[in-house]
Amino acid sequence: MAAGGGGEGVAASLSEERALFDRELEAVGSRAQWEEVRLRWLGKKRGRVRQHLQTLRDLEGEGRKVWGREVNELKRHVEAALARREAAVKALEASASSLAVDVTLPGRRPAVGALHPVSIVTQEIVEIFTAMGYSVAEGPEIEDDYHNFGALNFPPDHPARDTQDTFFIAGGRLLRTHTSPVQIRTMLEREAPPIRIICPGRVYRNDNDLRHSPMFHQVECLVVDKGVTLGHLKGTLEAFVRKLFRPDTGVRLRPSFFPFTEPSAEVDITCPFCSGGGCRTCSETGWMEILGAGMVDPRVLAGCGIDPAVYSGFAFGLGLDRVAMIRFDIPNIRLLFDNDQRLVGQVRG
Ligand code: 2NM
Repeated sequence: MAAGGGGEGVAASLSEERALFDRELEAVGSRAQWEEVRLRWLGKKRGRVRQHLQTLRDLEGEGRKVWGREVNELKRHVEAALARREAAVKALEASASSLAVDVTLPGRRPAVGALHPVSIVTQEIVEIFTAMGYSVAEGPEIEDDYHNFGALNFPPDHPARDTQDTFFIAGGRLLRTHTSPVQIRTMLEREAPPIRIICPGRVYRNDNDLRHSPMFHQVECLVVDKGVTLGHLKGTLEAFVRKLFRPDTGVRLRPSFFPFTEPSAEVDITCPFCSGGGCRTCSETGWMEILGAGMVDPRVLAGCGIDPAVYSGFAFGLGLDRVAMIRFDIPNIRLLFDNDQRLVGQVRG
């Protein structure tokens, strides 16, 4: 360090000192670094400013005066710059602590997607039937009278054709009231049996109360081949419900009527909650009605170009919403359609 002598040389060397200090202060990013710089420059014993002041002792007269002024100027500059920087470092640390993460806070649970109960049972039923060699068939939700009613042997004055039950739309079309039109379309399209299909989908009926929704979900099953009997139907139903519910589920067929099957049956299963012993859910009967079924009416087969003298078939249908409610113990059909995420999150297939 040039200490002493002529005014010019001294000024030049102190301006280098000042530049050095400025660079060091510029690099300060924390309170600790600020303190280091302060000590190096203003430290009582070793500080560089102190050392410059000490060299004054060896000087006299004008030289001492000039050097004293220069050193004092450096000292004031260092003190003022450190003070300014201290305020900036304090502000920096305050904002850093306000952004700090409290690692003791409970985490936010990420929203994980889950399948709707109706989707779960649909997938399970599709899996059961595809494993038995069936294929999935789908069709339009907007249908016409022929595919939804006429081809299924509904008489022209059947009450289901009334606006009280069916949503009609422009152009003589309607919202399908069951997935049976998919089966009609399949029979019309296929060259010849065998046919083994399962048809899941949305269906619509003009009903809206505590137990009915105007849109609901169905699966229908159709088998057409040579020599298909009611025994095949019952065996298929038993295999199906024993996979969907419990392996010991019992099946009971009660005579019924549908325009498109003859004979027709309503199908009960032993209550999955009490295994048939009787409980509140099955109104103490031990049975629950979940399906409609029958042998496809020869008129329906013939109308689709299938010779009923050669072929026969069975069909059945069930409501998926009801099955989902039974499977997951959901008390009210509204819960399936209110889009409340809490329902979807708690059901596991
Ligand atoms: C049911 C009950 C009984 C059925 C019949 C047909 C078709 F197209 F083959 F005639 N499809 N679905 C059927 C039979 C549907 O649902 C309760």
